[in-house]
Amino acid sequence: MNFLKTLTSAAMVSAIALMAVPANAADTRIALVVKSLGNGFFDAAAKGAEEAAVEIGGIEIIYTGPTSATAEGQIEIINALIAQQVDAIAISANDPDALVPVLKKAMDRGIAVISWDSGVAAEGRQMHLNPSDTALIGETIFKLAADYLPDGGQVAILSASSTAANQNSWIDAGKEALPTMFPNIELVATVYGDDDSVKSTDEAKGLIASYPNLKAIIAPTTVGVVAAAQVVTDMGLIGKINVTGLALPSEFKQFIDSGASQAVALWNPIDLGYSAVYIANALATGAATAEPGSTISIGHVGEITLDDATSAAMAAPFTFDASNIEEFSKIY
Ligand code: RAM
Repeated sequence: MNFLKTLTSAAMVSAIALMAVPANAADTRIALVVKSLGNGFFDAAAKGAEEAAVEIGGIEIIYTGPTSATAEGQIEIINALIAQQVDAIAISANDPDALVPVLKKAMDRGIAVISWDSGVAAEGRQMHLNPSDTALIGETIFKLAADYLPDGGQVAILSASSTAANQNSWIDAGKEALPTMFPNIELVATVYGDDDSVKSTDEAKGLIASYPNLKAIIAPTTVGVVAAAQVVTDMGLIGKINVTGLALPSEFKQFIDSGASQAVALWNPIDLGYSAVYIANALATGAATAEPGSTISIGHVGEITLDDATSAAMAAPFTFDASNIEEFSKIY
């Protein structure tokens, strides 16, 4: 009886082992952790991540993120990924500092960690991939407003969450450029919609109520920019308030068509997810190291060289207006 019992449990153990390790198991499991799920920008990045996985081979992508853009939600997810012993974590962080302890824990366990899109402090990751040069993005978002305000005027920013390192760095860079590059533009307020449509809508309405002379809303977030353009449309303010910022052409084309916006900008989010996977894989497999001056291949997108802060930028942003948004809206 005891013998039979032993046999049975041994058979069960091997059955479980077989289930856990399928014949085609990927060599490298890379988790793409995003600010929040349900955001078209991150879905496009996940598409690029899958493209890179197919191209490189032997990679499984785990696309994950919290339902709302909070650091707490991401910490829970990262703890689960550590328990699953993934090979790499590539995170767009909701907070540059709050994620550091759990990401350090991941690195201590031998997991390669990079941040992309929205960074974490240097001690919490091996490198950070910016989509584009930070100063260039900051200047671009104000230029998009200034170009359509020849006489200047009041503008306000509707951002993502107040702790998002990417938006904060673009806003800071833009503010620095204001006095010299756009002296007629007056920034009257910065509010935060947390990459949540409902909160972004409320914040956009609040700006319009508080600043009756507002000429433009700059939303450097693909979620906020759609919410602001919808509010301007619903309130019959097309032609009075120009909505601009960073937008996904597929989600935003309708607002360029209607005139709620004259132009917006963005980099290629598919390429960004693709590049993040190339880098995460290179670090996880030991094919590259993350030191200042290291050069890492990002496949067909090119290569990056890490600066003294072990960060790098992918490519310049594109501007979308009535002349080209149709074409780009079919891609992302
Ligand atoms: C939102 C997110 C993301 C940002 C884009 C432009 O989707 O906040 O982090 O890069 O907008």
